[in-house]
Amino acid sequence: MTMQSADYRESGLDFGRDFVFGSATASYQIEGAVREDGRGPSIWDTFSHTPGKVWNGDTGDVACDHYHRVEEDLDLMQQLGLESYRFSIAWPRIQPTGTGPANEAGLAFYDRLVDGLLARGIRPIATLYHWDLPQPLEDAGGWTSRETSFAFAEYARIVGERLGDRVQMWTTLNEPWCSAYLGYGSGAHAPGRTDGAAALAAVHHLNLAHGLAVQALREVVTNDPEFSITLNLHVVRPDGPTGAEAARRIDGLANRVFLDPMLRGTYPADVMEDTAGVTDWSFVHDGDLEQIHQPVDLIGVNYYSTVTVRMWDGTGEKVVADGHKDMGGTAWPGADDVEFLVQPGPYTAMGWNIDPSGLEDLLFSLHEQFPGTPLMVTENGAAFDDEVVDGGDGPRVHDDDRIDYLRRHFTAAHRARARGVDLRGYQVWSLMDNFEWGYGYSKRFGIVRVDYDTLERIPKDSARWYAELIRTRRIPG
Ligand code: IFM
Repeated sequence: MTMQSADYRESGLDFGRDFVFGSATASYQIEGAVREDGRGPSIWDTFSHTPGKVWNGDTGDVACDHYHRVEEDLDLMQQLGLESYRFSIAWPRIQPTGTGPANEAGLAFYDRLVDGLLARGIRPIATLYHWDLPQPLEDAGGWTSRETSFAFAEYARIVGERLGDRVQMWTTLNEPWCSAYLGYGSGAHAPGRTDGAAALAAVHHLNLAHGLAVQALREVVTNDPEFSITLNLHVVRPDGPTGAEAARRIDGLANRVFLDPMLRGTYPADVMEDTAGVTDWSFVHDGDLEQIHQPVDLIGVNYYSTVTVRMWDGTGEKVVADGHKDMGGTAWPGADDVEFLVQPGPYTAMGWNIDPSGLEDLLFSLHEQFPGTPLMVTENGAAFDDEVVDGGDGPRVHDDDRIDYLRRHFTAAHRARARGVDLRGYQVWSLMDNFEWGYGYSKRFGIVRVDYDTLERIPKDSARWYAELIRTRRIPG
């Protein structure tokens, strides 16, 4: 019998040969070159250039300059031994105004990226939408408009026609929860709206966009890829006698409102009831659920931390420690009376609690709810306040806290597998430090440091640790 450590700090656990170890990034967070080769403006260009929206007035104008340094970054991935690379495609590079003909230069960039990955034996995992909506589409209503869902399907078709002979795994949307609730509800993300009804309309149109895009891709790809959705599912822990009711509500808004239509073809009735005072859901048209409910080959899971909830009794100040910036609106329409309690530490530099048991619980729960649908951790990682030191032969970053975070979460993933979960791989967030949305460049998630003055890439100790895990298939000691 093997002893399992209670703190998830294990080493030597073997993931076997088939497990796919990779790393993830997103277009606006790393590419820069926002006005080059015909790229149009996105909602994140507008938002980041609006004073007061992003820490320090940071923007993605230059970011990591990946657009110009793609070859160097590909070499870096190869040096680390990555087996997969999860990147996102910038819609405004492909269709500068969100509709209309394809921009050849934009397609050519991702062509080079995909070819560069394949040439290095790295599996391309392409996300179609990681939040950079073309601004003209937002001007026409953004995700509150169903026209955006149909525009997205057209964009998916264009990308699929070009890359659909080589991309091995497609993800339609990254974290639609963030797009809908932070973009249209709390106002913390672009486009910065604070309207609960708009957020719920966005939920539906993102779901519809997913279903339409899966169909469009299936029609045009010529290889045999996997189709997936990536969700930042919330691990919701109940607190006290009212915890179960609060957890039901938050699980509904955060998880079931995406999982149920996509994987079961229904909207959860309790969520529709809970939100009846916010919207009448008339944006759901006859036939939409059939469009949304498309077979997927895999569910992508992004996991960072947990939340603990209870009902607010109306006295005292309501606690909403849900880990997101307060920009005046709410990320939880219809759940005004739910409190998000301060989580026990330790915490990352984001203030997010570190709880690897949440990952194990989440993976196991999905395995039970959707038996037969494989899973992949499409993001997991941590921001810490790294320091650069002189390592004698060059700069070094001794990010032991990040290694510890990764060790504990890889242990959680291994435990889930040992319990029968069909977990196919793990994409560490992130390959390199990058533009962390409303936090600008103040939060560093990379296993590779980016010096934002020189744009030099410096592999951190966590990158070396990860390279050893990939090489040996075992969590290093
Ligand atoms: O940086 C983000 C990423 O874009 C989406 N998932 C969470 C990460 C950390 O906040």
